[in-house]
Amino acid sequence: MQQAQIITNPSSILLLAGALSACMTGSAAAQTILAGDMDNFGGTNDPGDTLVIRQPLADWLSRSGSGGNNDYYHNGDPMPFDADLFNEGPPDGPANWEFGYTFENLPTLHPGAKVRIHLKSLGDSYNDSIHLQYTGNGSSFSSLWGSSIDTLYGGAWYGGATAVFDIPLDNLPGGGNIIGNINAVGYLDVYVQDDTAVDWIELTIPAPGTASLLGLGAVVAMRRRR
Ligand SMILES: [Ca+2]
Ligand SMILES: [Ca+2]
Ligand SMILES: [Ca+2]
Ligand SMILES: [Ca+2]
Repeated sequence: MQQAQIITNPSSILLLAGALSACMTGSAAAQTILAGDMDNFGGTNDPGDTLVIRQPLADWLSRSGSGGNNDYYHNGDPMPFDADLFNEGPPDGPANWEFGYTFENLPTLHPGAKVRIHLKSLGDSYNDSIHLQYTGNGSSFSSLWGSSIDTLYGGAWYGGATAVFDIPLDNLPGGGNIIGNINAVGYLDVYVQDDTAVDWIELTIPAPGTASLLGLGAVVAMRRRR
């Protein structure tokens, strides 16, 4: 009886594995949503720097009468993207300025979804923190997750230090998974305190099951090599 033909040409194997992976991942492609422009803390009012802030978080950022920095120092305005220079935050420079952003109308997030954020320490940034998913009513603060930036940085967050932080939403630093909550409400809030500048924020959503499907393709390719 005739044996089934076995492909042994390496380039044929690679083509086959690639086609198989592309077929299995199908139309559910990975997505990356960018907020702010990637200009290394350049100008504050570039076309990509539009702020979107959900109303309760916007209300809290501009709160008056209870120690609200934005009301006291910045006419109630939220900190814009890229405010790291004295002339970008008059009259007192970009110090004591609270930042917020909301990713709205989100598609369904899958395991592996993460936030990447490029931050720069300004003056008294050693006591600053970052939070995800504001849960207050506009007059008080609470969130589903928060961390001191010192802890994420692994050292003193001070004096012009910059870093890109990766924050997996299903495996948050210090513990926790907020993907179910984000999918239930359809948005994701980001809040950054108040002597730290924000260059950009990326929300990366992998295609569902991408890692396991690509792994299966690799296994098939290895078997064909024998
Ligand atoms: Ca700037
Ligand atoms: Ca900019
Ligand atoms: Ca501070
Ligand atoms: Ca920027």
